[in-house]
Amino acid sequence: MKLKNTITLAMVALATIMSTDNVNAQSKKAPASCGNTKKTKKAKKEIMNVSVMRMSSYGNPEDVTAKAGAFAIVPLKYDYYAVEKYIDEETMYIHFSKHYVGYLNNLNKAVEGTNKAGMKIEEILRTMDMNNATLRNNAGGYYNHNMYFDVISPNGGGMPEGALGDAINRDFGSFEKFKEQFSEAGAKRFGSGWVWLVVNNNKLQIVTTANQDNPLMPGLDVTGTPILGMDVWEHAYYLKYQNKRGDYITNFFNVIDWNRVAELYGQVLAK
Ligand code: MN3
Repeated sequence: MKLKNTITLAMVALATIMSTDNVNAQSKKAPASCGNTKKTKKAKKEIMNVSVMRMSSYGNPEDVTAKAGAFAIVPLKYDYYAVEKYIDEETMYIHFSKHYVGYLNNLNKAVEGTNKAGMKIEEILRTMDMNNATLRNNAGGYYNHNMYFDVISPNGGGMPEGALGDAINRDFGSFEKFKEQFSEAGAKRFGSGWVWLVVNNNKLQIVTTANQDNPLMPGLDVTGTPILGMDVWEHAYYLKYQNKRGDYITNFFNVIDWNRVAELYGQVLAK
């Protein structure tokens, strides 16, 4: 027993010496470690600066993938945070990478092995069997979101000029009146749906559709070729705006890319 105790004591003593040595070693290294701390602080500052330059925790829209199929992702032309003053980053991330890609994947699944796989999306909408709920929802969801993300820009806002500006004045009286009517249509669209600026018989009109319906689809009470689409589904605004759809709509006007809408208007007139 005595021997065992002695050995134990010796081991404790040795361990104490070693740990003291460690402390000494550490304290001797103190100046170097101070230098390291300085370096760490500098590195932290650099990381913080980088984060100001936006290392988004939501990743890069270019990295989003969909399942292979007849239709593909139309790439987002800006970062998720690009319009965050008006539409927050998390909403844009979920909207694009989850909702939009979900519609796309389901569309591809629905058209796989059918003659629809070789059609343009507009043709699918125009010839839609409105009883085919899966195709109706997902073809609509794909087209509608392509347009939505396309007509948003971090350099958006203001009002259209040229032929589109003239046509808005002609058909609505003024841009302010157009804005008022478009916003009111969005507020009044019950439940989930869309507000559209369409060209119908060379005239501009504001129409709304429910769910993922689109004015190109047959048998609806509205018709025309969309040149601007505003998503009023809650998933488009709820994280930032909650129940205040009106505020989302007001701010949507700050991100509308009128140059792009004018291009789409020109394309419709040229047909
Ligand atoms: Mn949506």
